[in-house]
Amino acid sequence: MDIINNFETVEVTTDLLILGGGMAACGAAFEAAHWAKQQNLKVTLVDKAAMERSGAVAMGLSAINEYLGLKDGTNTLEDYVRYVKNDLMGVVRDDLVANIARHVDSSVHLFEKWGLPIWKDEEGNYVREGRWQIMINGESYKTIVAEAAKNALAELGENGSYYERIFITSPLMKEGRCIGAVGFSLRENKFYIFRAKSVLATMGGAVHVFKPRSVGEGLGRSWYPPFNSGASAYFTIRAGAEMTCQEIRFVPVRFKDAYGPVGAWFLLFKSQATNALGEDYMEKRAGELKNWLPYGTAKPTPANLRNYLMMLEVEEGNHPIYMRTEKAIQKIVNEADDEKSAKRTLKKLENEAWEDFLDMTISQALLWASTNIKPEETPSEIAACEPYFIGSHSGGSGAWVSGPEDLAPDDYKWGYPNMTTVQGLFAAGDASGASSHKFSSGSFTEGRIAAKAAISFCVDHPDLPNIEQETIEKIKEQIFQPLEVFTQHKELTVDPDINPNYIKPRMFMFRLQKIMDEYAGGVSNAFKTSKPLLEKGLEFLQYMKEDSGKLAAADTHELMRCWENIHRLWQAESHIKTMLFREETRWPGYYFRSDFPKMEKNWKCFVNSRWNPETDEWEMTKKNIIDLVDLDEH
Ligand code: SFD
Ligand code: AMP
Repeated sequence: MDIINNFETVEVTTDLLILGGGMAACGAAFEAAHWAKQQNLKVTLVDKAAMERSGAVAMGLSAINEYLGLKDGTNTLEDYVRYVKNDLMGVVRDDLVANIARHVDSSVHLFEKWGLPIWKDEEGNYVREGRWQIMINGESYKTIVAEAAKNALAELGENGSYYERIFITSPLMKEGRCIGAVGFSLRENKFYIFRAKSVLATMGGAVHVFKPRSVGEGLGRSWYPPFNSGASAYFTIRAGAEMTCQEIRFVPVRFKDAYGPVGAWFLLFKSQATNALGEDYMEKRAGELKNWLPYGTAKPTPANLRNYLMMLEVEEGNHPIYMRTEKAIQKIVNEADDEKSAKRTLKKLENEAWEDFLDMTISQALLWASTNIKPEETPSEIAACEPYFIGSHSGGSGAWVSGPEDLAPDDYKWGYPNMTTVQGLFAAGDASGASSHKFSSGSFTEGRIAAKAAISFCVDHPDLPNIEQETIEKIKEQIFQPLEVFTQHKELTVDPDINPNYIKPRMFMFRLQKIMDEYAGGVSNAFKTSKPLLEKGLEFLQYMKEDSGKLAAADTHELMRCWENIHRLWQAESHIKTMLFREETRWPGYYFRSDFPKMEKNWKCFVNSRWNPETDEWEMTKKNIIDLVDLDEH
């Protein structure tokens, strides 16, 4: 392959390798720097983008969704674990949720120290959006956190470094241990080999696996960032790690078309959502919740069930569904003592409503402006988005990781906290599963927990395994193959996007999205699927795997797109396999198995999966849920 010769091979050796530059990675860099300094160890971080604006928090956020306030005694750790467990219909690891929750407040205090403006009330307390959430002026949230992470790495001098705009493709493995990662630069003709004693995967979740609602002119608009494309899942799966909850996708309800957040409306402004007839479907359909006990009648109603009641309205043709912003604002204004304070309250609420979007999802503010929406006068459409794979928000997918020494039951612990089942490979944030509701603050915190453990791993395993030149050359050839395919065949057609010998990544992505949408319960299929549909979908994914060898890239940017879609494809396969294995419907509103329409007692378990690198087969297993905290009686 001639193309390869255009790419210089750069080898970087380090102790801890942090993959990704998002919330979990920043937490990891911050914490690792502290422990690495004591041990004279190296820490290296690699991000596909620029840390200042990379990952889910790129556009900013208007709330921090995990803050317990343990010191002021408002909440207990057990309360939080119960809340998360209810929300996930019983399927979470209590030990992991509690481990993050007990440390999360201190991370939030650090954010404030670093300059993040957090809303305060007249007494100087944080303004709570809801029981677990606090309001922030968070447009620059990521910039502030990334700066702190970079400063921490700088404290290490030569031992601390970060690389931006390097796309990580795959793990480097030796005798079952993860010993690094490979990738390429998006700015220079360079192929990177990162060799490390321990590796932390924090490359976010997976977006655009399913056909999005926003197509054509709107393509690229999504709720979660389109540039998080399944790298964490691919990396851990291909390393041979056991994965968990790969069937739990998250389907958020958002303001329609621009994906603006609903949390502030539901929680802070106490808004209702209604169908087109003005009926509050949560009230109207409360009886349905009894079919999903014990979780159905929990407070708050689990996110998937809130979705489900809304979907039943849509199914009956009672949509559009509206967020009644005008009613919520009016209700608060009506509580004012006199006309003057009513006016002041109205102005304040108008400001807060717009800022909520400007801090987090600017495009929603633009859509409001361009469609003449005045929240104080006009209701706004909301809708269920396409499915996303994220272990940190209200989903659960990711790697199965070892729990904390003092909390985890024996079955959940095999070594260092947050280490996957692969030696030396750790995961945090969206990359680790079964510990939902971490959000930005919890992901940062989990990054800290994982990094501290990964540094201990380096201390206990001081050897830096070597990798044979021959293996490196083979991997390099594989990674750059799409460039070679393009160069070989490009002359055959006038339009470089159409060619009988290859497929461009954009078309490949559309094909994947169509399969997932139609066979795996996407938007077009009203989130419903069944065994025959899933099996058909798997068959098509198999063809896609075969066709992935024909992916073509005209430049390194397109090469990244090729690999993003290979990553998505593996995420898709593991999702279908896991949905197929779980013969029940546990999360209606996220997906519905029409052939198994009920929740079943014998499926109150985790479904774990492992792609076996030796046999190229998937191994599926049930894992017990060990409750450390009981649910409330309701
Ligand atoms: O309103 C590679 N989130 C919210 N969290 C909150 O606390 N409050 C909110 O208000 C939240 N909301 C919200 C949220 C996210 C988004 C997009 C919106 C609204 C519109 C969730 C958090 O943001 C989320 O939980 C964390 O950010 C997750 O952290 P982490 O570290 O797991 O993922 P990341 O931050 O996206 O970072 C990923 C990094 O990986 C890089 N990367 N690097 C190298 N090679 C590759 N191949 C890579 N692929 C990806 C990325 O560049 C990035 O640096 S609300 O909805 O509830
Ligand atoms: P969202 O903007 O939907 O991501 O919500 C932000 C936070 O509020 C998350 O912690 C959600 O779980 C929570 N949330 C959103 N809507 C509701 C609701 N109707 N009831 C309870 N919690 C909610």
